[in-house]
Amino acid sequence: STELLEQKFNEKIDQEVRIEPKDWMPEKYRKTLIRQISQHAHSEIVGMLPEANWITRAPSLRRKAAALAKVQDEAGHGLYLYSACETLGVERDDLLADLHSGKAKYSSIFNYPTLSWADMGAIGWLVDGAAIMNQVPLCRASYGPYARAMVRVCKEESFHQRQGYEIMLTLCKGSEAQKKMAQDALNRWWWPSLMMFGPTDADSKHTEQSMRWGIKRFTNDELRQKFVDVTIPQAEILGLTVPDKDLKWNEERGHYDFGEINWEEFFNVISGNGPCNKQRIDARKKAYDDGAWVREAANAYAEKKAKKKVA
Ligand code: FAQ
Repeated sequence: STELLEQKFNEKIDQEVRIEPKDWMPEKYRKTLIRQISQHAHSEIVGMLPEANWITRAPSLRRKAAALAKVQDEAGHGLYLYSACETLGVERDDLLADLHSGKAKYSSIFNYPTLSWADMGAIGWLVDGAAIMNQVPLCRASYGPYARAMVRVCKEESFHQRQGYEIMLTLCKGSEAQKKMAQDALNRWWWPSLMMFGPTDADSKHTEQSMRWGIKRFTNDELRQKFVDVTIPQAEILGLTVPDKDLKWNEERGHYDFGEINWEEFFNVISGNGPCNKQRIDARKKAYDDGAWVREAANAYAEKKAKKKVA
């Protein structure tokens, strides 16, 4: 009976036994994973766009090679994640249709523009830094294919984070104008990076259930606090100032206190009205349409091969 299956499933979750694609799982668990993994996959491929903007303008051959490699890694992450999602019985085309129609979300952070070269540094340092903080615990997620995908993704993200920080370090050791550019990038990316962790625990509708199922291992606020705590000393090494007048080390808590996030901005961005939402979705739709001939050719080839086998 379903009750017995559910009991077995819960026992596995409690004993930290991984759930695999062919195992029985509650429909809501499956749906939650599809939502989170597909949102994550979409974030990776939309996340290629803000940085792709700077590949042709990178200041040296070395920087250009690193930027190309990073953006390519993100395409790879998207592909692992779509594959992990497909093990839950969904079609990639349907997931993409939901991205294109605006039904499926992707990370708020990729709806902001990349205005200067320093933004490449700030994205690697802060955005990849936040992504690692969120994704390292996901290597222990209860669903096998997702957890295993995260292991590889995290290794690559740590290279991304370091290349970003090194760009910031180079700018901060450079001319006055370069340091100013780095500070300006930090000013613009700081708050959106904190928003990446999602709404406060009080407002997060999925956290409680996802923690129970071992899909999430920490709450949004816990991860945001960890991120602030590791990032502030890094900003100090750079000699940059985080744009938060309420930021202060709290001896008693052993954590930094920080100011109120502009939640109105966050909800505005995730409902489709951020500075670049339209541009990002238009770019994804165009890439999909421009790739139609490749999909047609691959299908025609597969059909031809199948016919040969029958004959
Ligand atoms: N943006 O109840 P919760 C990367 C939505 S890293 C947009 O707290 P949950 C690497 C949420 O979906 C970025 N929407 O939800 C990279 C839900 O709406 P729904 C991607 C957000 O799922 C770096 C509603 O708000 N990483 O791509 C955001 O328990 C550099 C209520 O929220 C992942 O996706 C947001 N920031 O917790 C690439 C990690 N926050 O679906 C290129 C995996 C929340 O009910 C360059 N995902 N929402 O309509 C997660 O860990 C979780 O899904 C959270 C949200 C923590 C993002």
